[in-house]
Amino acid sequence: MIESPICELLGIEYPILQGGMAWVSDGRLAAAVSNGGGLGVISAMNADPDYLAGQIDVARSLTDKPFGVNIMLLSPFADEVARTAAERGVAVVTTGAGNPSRYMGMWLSAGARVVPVVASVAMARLVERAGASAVIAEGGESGGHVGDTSTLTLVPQVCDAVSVPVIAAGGIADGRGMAAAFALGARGVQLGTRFLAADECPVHDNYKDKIIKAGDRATIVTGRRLGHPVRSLKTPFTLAYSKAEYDSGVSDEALEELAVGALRLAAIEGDAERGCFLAGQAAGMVTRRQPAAEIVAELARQAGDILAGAGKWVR
Ligand code: TUI
Repeated sequence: MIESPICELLGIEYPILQGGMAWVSDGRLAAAVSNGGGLGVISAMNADPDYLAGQIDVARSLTDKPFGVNIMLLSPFADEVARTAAERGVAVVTTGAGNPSRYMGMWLSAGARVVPVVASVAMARLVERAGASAVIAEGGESGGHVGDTSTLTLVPQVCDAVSVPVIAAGGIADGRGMAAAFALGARGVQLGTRFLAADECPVHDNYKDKIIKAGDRATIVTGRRLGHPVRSLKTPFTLAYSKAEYDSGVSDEALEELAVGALRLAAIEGDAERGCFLAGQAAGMVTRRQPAAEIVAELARQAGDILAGAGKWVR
């Protein structure tokens, strides 16, 4: 069994977090992960505070265990959903796609543990000073909004820079990745892509099938021109988008327009032509659907076995 300060800090059995994914991480998925002994996380995505409050109610109706809420800082409702998370007394707040400092005092006063996702050493230092209980160091292998630095290089550098525990994310889909993350100094892991294929995950079947069929070169990063690089599966949509991105005849506004609604089309409609199926490079390692709790248990067991057996390489 894996021992980690993250378990006590977040009140969970295994140091495994489920990423807060827009159009994916709802109250039901979060409750399933938490019931399995990990930390489920509801995504507040770009939705209004009523949506978030409703999903918190769903999760509370399905589990007595702690769960988290992810605040995506680029959301037009960021201020409001940040307040909702505090008012509803969620146990853990994770953040993404920006600097959460302006909300940290409010969350900490409400008794939440704040665990920001960072893609750089500088942001890790900054959020630690602002009161973060831990940080999630997310490498560029991950799905969705990505930084430039890989997990293998980011995690040890963040571990050296901060004293709070570090949770690794990006490219981890099984116990091997989890064991590797611990070897790098991480004390927990966050997975997104693997949970896309969870039975309790609400995305369209086409999305799950695409993740399961994906190989090692299945993803692409688009959106660099507008300053928000995003990793997703290669599809007709991403092909058209990346062509437009390198075409100086296409305006930034037209480019922005092209992406509107594409996440919803993927997750809800399963639209293979026009949808944007966010996924990390670990999609190539996801081979089947299974209950979320089984994913959590399998990861913890595999990582424990690998770490317990690692002495055989040492003389
Ligand atoms: O946030 C994510 N993944 C996401 S957010 C998202 S929604 C979106 N849609 C369109 C464009 C952009 C986003 C889809 N996937 N992961 C966590 C994460 N946070 N990765 C990288 C960062 C990050 C980036 C910059 C954290 C802090 C940061 O600071 C920037 C600054 O200096 O303010």
